Amino acid sequence: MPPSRIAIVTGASSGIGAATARQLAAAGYRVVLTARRKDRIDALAQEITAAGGQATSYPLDVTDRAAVNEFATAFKAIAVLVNNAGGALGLDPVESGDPEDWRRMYETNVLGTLHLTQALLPGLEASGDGTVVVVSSTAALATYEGGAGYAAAKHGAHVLAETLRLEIVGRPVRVIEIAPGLVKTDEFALTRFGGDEARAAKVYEGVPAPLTADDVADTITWAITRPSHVNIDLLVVRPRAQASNTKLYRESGEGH
Ligand code: 8X3
Repeated sequence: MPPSRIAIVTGASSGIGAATARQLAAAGYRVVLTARRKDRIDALAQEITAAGGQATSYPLDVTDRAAVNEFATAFKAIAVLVNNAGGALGLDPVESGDPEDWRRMYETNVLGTLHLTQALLPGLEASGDGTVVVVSSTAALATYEGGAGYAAAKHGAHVLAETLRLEIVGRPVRVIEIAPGLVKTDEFALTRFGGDEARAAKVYEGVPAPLTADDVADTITWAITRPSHVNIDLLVVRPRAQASNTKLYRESGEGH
């Protein structure tokens, strides 16, 4: 496979990132898994390889600009960059939210995406047919009570994608934004609530069928594998039980 068929996935250690790496490998890409947790991405690379795919791992903190620049030197041409690393911290009102949570969310969701995109844009362009994916959120387009810090960061990622698309039009790189709603993954809610399992479980309580990481990976992979003149600018994907950020159907229970 030519080197231009490389797909780099950030936040590939779990959830949507890991599922996307598996599906892109199954679609024939040589995937490069990045995340902070080396053991996780090493294991996933082995799993993908054992299944007949091509995968390598590279431990990386997307907020570390120097490390990202060093990582990027390994690639002359790449086909796909999936900016998936990020997440939420807290569900506090503006009145009492922790500025440190806001700062960390901005650093991972926005500056992490900026670092990778800046460092890899030359390689994406050199492939003659590159794709940047920004995995944002429905919180990138509208807010909800307690969601301001996360929504502000995801709105930032959305603006980055929209602006980049304007700025590089005419060059051979697509910019795709995928905005998922409620997705039940192993870690998203747990991370948001500092490891509080009971509180994390409440997020999905009574919801008949939240999206899974595979559902979102399927959407990402579909968008990437359209013919290269087709740019899926922005795709919002929610479970059927979620009509808006604040309208979620539950068969029982409560929670955000
Ligand atoms: C995840 C969706 O509703 O937790 O990005 O903001 S939500």
